[in-house]
Parts: sequence; structure tokens; C-alpha cells
Amino acid sequence: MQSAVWDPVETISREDMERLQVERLRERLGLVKSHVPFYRERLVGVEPGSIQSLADLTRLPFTSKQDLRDNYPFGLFAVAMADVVRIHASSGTTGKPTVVGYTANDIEMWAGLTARALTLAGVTKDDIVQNAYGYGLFTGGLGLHYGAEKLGAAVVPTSSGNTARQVMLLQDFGTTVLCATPSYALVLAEGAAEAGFDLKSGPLRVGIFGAEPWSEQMRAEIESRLGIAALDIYGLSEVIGPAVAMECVHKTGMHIAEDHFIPEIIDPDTLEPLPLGESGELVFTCVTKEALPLIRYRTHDLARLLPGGCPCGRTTVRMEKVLGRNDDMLIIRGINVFPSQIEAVLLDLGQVEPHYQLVVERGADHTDGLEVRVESASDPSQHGELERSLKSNLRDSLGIGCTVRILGPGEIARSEGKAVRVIDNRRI
Ligand code: DLL
Repeated sequence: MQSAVWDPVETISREDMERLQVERLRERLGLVKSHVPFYRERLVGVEPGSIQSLADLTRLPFTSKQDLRDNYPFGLFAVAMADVVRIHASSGTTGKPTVVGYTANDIEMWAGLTARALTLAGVTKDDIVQNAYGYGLFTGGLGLHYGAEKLGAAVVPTSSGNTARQVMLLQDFGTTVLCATPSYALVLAEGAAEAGFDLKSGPLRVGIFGAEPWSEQMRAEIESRLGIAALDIYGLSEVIGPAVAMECVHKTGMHIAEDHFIPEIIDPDTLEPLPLGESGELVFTCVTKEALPLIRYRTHDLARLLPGGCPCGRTTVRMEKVLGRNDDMLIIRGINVFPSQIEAVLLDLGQVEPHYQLVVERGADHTDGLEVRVESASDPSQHGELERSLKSNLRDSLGIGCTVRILGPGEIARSEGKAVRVIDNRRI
């Protein structure tokens, strides 16, 4: 099935895309060198005109979250504050937030990108889009809001939370598209069940889910509970917010808006670029933004860029589902494991609910222990057997030894935004 394409640039040839990227990169380098003292210093000796191909990206320095912190709040902005029309921020685990800014042109461009993302999901002006991403400093709410309006759809700006009311509006308004974190989509499914509203028989048909890692097994759970197609959307505030990449209805990985953000995959240890198809850390260079055009921004997200075409006809490079952030990786007695991998093993067994939490403790003998807590609706008399099966599956698939604790339905705290999957008591 060929769906409509928002922007013809999504189907241009590789050569044309690279030509466009290089041209835009040169221009952006000139801009940051002349307007941002930080980049003027970092880019000494790099003449924008000397950039001939994407291979020249490796001549450029990386930018990190620490650089944004060191220049808090507005030090990396490339325009005067008079030209900034919006500020967002993402809260870190500690200290000051990461602050990002947008000019009027940036907001217009971003609205075009979220409209592009919604179009990738088959959303049109005839849809009713309930946007349950948080509105505020978080980029999810306002980011998708502007794109849905630009597309001409009817947006219901519920923001996150107030689940009972969300469910009522879903039902009464005949919402056809839901935007939320995947974990909050499941909370809404529970709320609908409590209210006696069968989501599957309603008009809801597609979900635009992202802002946190979620496995293919979680996709299957959500699709069966809500009776919809669940599609993945990726982004980060530093690069722009949601719609850096978005899956199309074929679910072949997320199409990257590479005409605006040039992706690279690097080895996080050596910082060397990796060949197409290899897994590593995603890095983006913003080549069209005005207020905050970051060069080679290290996301710490681990993924692969996928070669080959897509049945939708778009030629933009795709990224596979994000495994997790390398700073969220758990090291359990020497074994590296991401929460999303544990999620996949739990849901594969089919006897537990998609609500879980991982608790890491440091024992008296200084070794680390992991407890996997997961809900099950099964009879408590079967919990012992279930615990043993999960423990053995986790050991077989991931090589980790852990304890498993089965909890009853609703015992794990629900989240309205990004789910808190890991409680690391070692840091307290
Ligand atoms: O989460 C932007 C966003 C809003 C994306 C709504 C999608 C939908 P931040 O709060 O800055 O921005 O967090 C960015 O969230 O580096 C990833 O670690 C993670 N993340 C975002 N999307 C996905 C996804 C928004 N689809 C950080 N899969 C990123 C996995 C994701 N992780």
C-alpha cells in the first residue's frame, strides 16, 4: 500500500539527498561558526566550503549533553533571544534541565515534520487526534499538536493524566488516533476496561507511541489490547523533539527526517563511525535549525540504521527500534542488559501483564542483584511456577541470574509519561 507522502523530499534519490545534506551542512557550519562562540572555538581550521561529502562529518567535533549543561541555559543558541519564540526543556535525573530554543522558522519546520510523521502513520485531515503527550516543557505535547493542526486533523489536547476523563473523551469524541507514551497507552486501556468501554469496537485505529523504549512484544500487547496499529515515533529535545524519525504503516523501522538531521552510528567507545547496518550510538547533525543547530550531537541511544528500500516508496534511511540509552544499560554481575530486552523475555511467555519494574540492589558482599517485578493476573497458587519459568527464560535468553517477584494486577505504579522501569538502589 502506498500512502500519501507529506514532502516530495522523502522519495528523492540517495545522490540528491546527499547533495542536499552536504549543501545544508556547509551553510549551517558557517552559521554556527559566526554566531556561537563555542563552535567558533571547536571548529577552528574547518572551512565550511571544504566539506565535500558526508565522509567529511568525521572532521567535525561531537557535541554532548555536558556541552549544553556547561553553556546553560542559552549559551549554544545561534540567534539573539529576540528571535527565539519558544523554549522547551527536558528534566535530567539530577541538576539543571537541558534547555532548547526555537525561532518562528524552527517552529514552522517542526510542525511540518510532525505533520510528516502523522502522514507516515496514515493520519489525514479527517482524523480526530487525541494528544496525550504532556504539554509543557516536554516537547511531546506541543510538538505533535502543531503538526496535527497543520495536517488539518482535529486535535484534542488532553495532555497526559486524568485517565478517566481521557477515556470518556476517547469514547464520546470518537477519537481515531492516539498519541501517548506506550506505557500510558496501556494505562488508558486499563481505564477503558474499568469504564466498560471496549476500545476494540470503537473507531480508534492508530497509535503514535514513543518517548521511551518499547519492545516488539510490547507492540503486540498494545495492538491486541487497543485493537489498533501501534507505530513508533522517535525524537529528542536537543535535536528538535518528536518526529526526528517515524515508522510508516509497514513497520519496517523509523524513517529519519534526514533532510533536516543527518544521522550517523558510532562506536560509543572509539567514537569511530560504524558501517551501515551495524548497531551503535546514534549521532545527529541539525542542518536546518536556526536557534539550536547542534553539530554531531551524541544521543546515547543505541540503534541501527537499516539499509534497503521500504514498500511505502520513501527513500529516507530508517532506524530500528531503539534498544535503550547506553546510560540505562544494567550491568548485572558482568552481563550487559537493557530493560527492553527483559521486557521482551517477560512478554514472550504470555502469562504476565505488560507492567514491570527492575530493582537493582548492592548486597553486603558488594555484588549487585537484580529483582524483576512483574504483574500477573493468574491465580496466586501458580505464581511459584511462573517465577521459576521466568527466571529460567531470563537466564537462557539473556544470561542474567536474577530473582523474579510476581505481583497482582495494579501493584506496580503507573506512569502518565515516560515509565520508570529501573529502581537503582545502588545510587542512593
Ligand atoms: O522524548 C521527544 C518525544 C516526544 C519523542 C514524544 C517521541 C514522542 P526527550 O524528553 O528529550 O524527548 O527524550 C529523548 O527519549 O534520547 C530516547 O532515549 C528516548 N526516546 C524518544 N523516543 C523514543 C523511542 C522526547 N521511540 C529521549 N524509542 C531519547 C525509544 C525513545 N526511546
